[in-house]
Amino acid sequence: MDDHESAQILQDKLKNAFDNESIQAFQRFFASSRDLMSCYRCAIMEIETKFRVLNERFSMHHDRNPIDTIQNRLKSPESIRDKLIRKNLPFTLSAIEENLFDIAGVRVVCSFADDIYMLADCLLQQDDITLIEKKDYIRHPKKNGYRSLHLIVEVPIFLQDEKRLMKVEVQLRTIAMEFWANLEHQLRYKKDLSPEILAGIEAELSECAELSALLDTKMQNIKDTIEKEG
Ligand code: 0O2
Repeated sequence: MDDHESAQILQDKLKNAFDNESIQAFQRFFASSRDLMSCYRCAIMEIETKFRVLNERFSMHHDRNPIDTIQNRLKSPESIRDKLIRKNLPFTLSAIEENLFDIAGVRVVCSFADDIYMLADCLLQQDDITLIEKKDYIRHPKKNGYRSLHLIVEVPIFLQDEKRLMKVEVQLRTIAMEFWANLEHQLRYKKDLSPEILAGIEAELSECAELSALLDTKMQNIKDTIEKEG
């Protein structure tokens, strides 16, 4: 059976399962959610551009790049659904926009710890950016050792005939913090372990987080010494 045939069968099954009104409601929801996701993509572009501009200007004046990499992600429909259920929220677009502030995410990986705060300050000083929430997991790491600076910001996007304010989650971290978070994220899903092994792994991960924090401090100190001498 080719793709076209299986799509046709699915469509017929859906037609039998729902009345016309439900199908139309679903189509309307689908069209508006595509529109909303497109707006989040535009907001990601705005925020990324702001960081690229800051990187360009800083490298011109200081001869080095404070940003190592910039990544972005749009939350998947499955993650949105799970979060709505977790927070006991209805499956509506307004519930998504008003309550889930991490649909659009931009992660900025910095060379040195000081660059994180410098870039965050530069972003927040811009007159079209509004800070909604700040979580400083660098000064106050999570119990497992996770470190990063999280900002929820609101940024305007200019569409054909309207301006919309969109929320974006910005995560700023160093290369060492990124290294730890990526590996911890992978290991978190290995759940079929005994409680003793799990406790041991958590302790090891926490120790690795401390080592990565020490590495950041040492690298920062080396840079400060070079800049003082140079
Ligand atoms: P993904 O796939 O990265 O999007 P809230 O959004 O406020 O309801 P929470 O957990 O309080 O929920 O938000 P918080 O603390 O700001 O963390 C949100 C994101 O930070 C997570 O997104 C992760 O990307 C990252 N993060 C937070 N804690 C940890 C951690 O312990 N380890 C790692 N590796 N990453 C972490 P999501 O939605 O979980 O996933």
